[in-house]
Amino acid sequence: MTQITLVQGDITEQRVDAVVNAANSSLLGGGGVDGAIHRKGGPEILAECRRLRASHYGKGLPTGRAVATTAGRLPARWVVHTVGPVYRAEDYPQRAELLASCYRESLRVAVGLGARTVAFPAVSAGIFGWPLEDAARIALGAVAAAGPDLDEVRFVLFDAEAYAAFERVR
Ligand code: AR6
Repeated sequence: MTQITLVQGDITEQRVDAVVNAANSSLLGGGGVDGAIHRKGGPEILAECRRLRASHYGKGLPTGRAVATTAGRLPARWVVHTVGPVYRAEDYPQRAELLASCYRESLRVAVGLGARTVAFPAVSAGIFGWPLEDAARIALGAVAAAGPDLDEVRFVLFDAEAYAAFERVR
């Protein structure tokens, strides 16, 4: 049985096999989790993202999809980059389905690599504007529905407010 855990903290510090990045389609970096992962993980991650863009994703990684790279200098082994939907750019129910797809696809990629432990941030709940509690409900629901064969799926919530939102809907 996969343990689902919630912690308050910084995703770049997690000792897990794979950490998930709340990226954008360009895969070339940004703010929030994405900025922190590239800053702390070092240039190897961006170099691999550039290669992926050139080889597979000329138009960018579509929303709801996921792809893995090295984790560079992070304690994790892999970074799984996923692109959450911008809250106001999509209508319900499409946007909820796209957000759920981020979790499903990230888990599929991580399991495919042989990961046993995976850490997620609250995808789309920062710069992309998703209300925290709704994002938490979709995140937890999607992981439960996927029923991955892992030891642990850890949600790493950056602040007390995000942690509380996940606790409430768990
Ligand atoms: N560890 C864990 N959670 C964090 C960290 C961290 N180090 N830093 C921020 N958060 P966001 P999005 C929380 O904005 O909404 C980037 O520019 C944050 O408080 O990182 O999917 C990308 O390139 C929030 O709860 O991701 C995209 O353009 C959650 O992580 C865009 O932002 C997600 O916030 C993606 O926006």
